[in-house]
Amino acid sequence: MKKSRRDFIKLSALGAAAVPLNVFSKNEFDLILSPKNKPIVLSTWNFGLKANEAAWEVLKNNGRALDAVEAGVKVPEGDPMQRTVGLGGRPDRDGRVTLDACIMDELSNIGSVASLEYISHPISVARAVMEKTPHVMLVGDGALQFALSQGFKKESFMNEQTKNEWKEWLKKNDYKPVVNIENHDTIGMIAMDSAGNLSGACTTSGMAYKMHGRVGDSPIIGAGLYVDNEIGAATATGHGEEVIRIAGSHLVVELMRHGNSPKDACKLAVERIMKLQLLRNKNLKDIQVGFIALNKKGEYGAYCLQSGFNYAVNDNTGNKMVDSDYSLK
Ligand code: SD4
Repeated sequence: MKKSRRDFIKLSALGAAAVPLNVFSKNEFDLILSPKNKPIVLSTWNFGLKANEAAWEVLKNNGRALDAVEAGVKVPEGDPMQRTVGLGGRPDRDGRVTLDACIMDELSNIGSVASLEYISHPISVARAVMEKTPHVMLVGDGALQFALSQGFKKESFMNEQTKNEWKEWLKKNDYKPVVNIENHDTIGMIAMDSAGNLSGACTTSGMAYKMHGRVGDSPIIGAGLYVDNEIGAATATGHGEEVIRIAGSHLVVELMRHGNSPKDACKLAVERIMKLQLLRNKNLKDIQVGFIALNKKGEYGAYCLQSGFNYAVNDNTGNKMVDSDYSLK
């Protein structure tokens, strides 16, 4: 039977309505529709506890996850005693403190800065890149120029201990990243707000005594951080080169999309890194990588390569540290 024009219009309208249904898998629907533990925020390492408190102030007042993660990671960024994040961080081998950061919201808006000097809140510069430029990433001098144009102030606060350690390091000049530096390292933070929206932020001074210009995973969307508002969010810490090699945080989110719990997704990503290390004849003991992940139900988990990684979780039951499970037992 020949279809009338009116039938065709009806069918097209139905077809258009059906499209969104077809693009979600059953697991995606389960994640979107099931009851949620929200708001919730989690972040890497011991300093996550204080950072979560700042994020919780935003979340408990029905604020946006994006504002929460920015406020949260600014706490260690602004602390001159933190020697792995912000301007208090250890320098590169030329004695320059270069900072990496990125941010991602529920609409997949992204912003990032890498190798940024003299600015105490790189995460806020990353957010300005996201909101005020047509780009997603600025590096080095360009990032600094942009930050200054946005009213950020030039600062420097390498402390005496950091200076002396660097001078000591120069004597041997041997680049061997230390695993689990002082039990705090990069801060990666992921959160779901009371509207059920996800965002994440990640900020670091990177590996101590790296080559000048070296960029790790932390400012790279998909490596150090990834958010998919239909599925979940993940962030990474540890040896950035290994995280970049597997596009780690994106991989964790995709593994959750395919039905894995947050912890299992992190574990599978760590195992992939391990496999590649072994294939390339590298020693597993020389590196640490850790992931934390959160899904749309507010379920969370973490996994790392070797012991010593922990993370902080704040939900309606309170703020606490959790030790991550690990592979090398
Ligand atoms: C980097 N992932 O620059 C960061 C540093 C870090 O534990 O997290 N170290 O590679």
